[in-house]
Amino acid sequence: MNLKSQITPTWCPGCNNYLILGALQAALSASNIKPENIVFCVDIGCSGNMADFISTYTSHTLHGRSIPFAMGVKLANPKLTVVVIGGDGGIYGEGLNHLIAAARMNIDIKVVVANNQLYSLTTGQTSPTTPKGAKTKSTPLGNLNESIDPQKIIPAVSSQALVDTADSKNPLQLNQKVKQLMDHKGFALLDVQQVCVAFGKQLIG
Ligand SMILES: Cc1ncc(C[n+]2csc(CCOP(=O)(O)OP(=O)(O)O)c2C)c(N)n1
Ligand code: SF4
Ligand SMILES: [Mg+2]
Repeated sequence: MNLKSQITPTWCPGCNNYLILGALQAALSASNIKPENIVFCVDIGCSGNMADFISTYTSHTLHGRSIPFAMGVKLANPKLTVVVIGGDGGIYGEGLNHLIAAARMNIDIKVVVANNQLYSLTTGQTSPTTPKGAKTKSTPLGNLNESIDPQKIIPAVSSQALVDTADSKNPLQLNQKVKQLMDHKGFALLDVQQVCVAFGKQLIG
């Protein structure tokens, strides 16, 4: 099974989204799940462009609304494997209430967050995971806010959900963690650390 579409990605050279896309395609290709039983519900952003590059059923939803869309798909047809892909802005910002609701209800959807600590498609403004003090296009004097940590939020609202983190620059680890995500029964979130090479080099510690 090959989950590559015929459309060539348009991300910046060196963008970590290439690695996240490759890990998702490889893990699902190696699984026993038939492509026609997989639905990707994709958010808006640079990461959201993945909707075009995967050859299963995909839906390019609204910013922050990919999770409720995915919940609807899963409730309508529980046999489907439903995967959400979104950025830190969409999933932890505009869509945070939906993330918490899905985790609390333990809806069996798999959420992959491409966490580059920025609103990248809109050219590098601060997001909910931007570190405090970091300089970005919208915070030239430094971010005043604390950053959100999904590893603390999800366990606070759910005892059953799986929440894990991975480094996009470690393909072997990323592959294994995507597989674990797919194997989990119930709500699962994988926060993938990513560097936006166009707007986020200053965030690298
Ligand atoms: C409802 C809504 N609000 C705002 C926007 C504008 N917008 C498009 S992409 C984006 C930021 C995306 O950041 P993130 O979700 O982190 O994805 P990334 O581009 O970093 O992968 C924003 C604010 C929009 N398209 N829709
Ligand atoms: S702006 Fe950043 S996240 Fe978007 S494609 Fe370029 S490197 Fe990737
Ligand atoms: Mg982002």
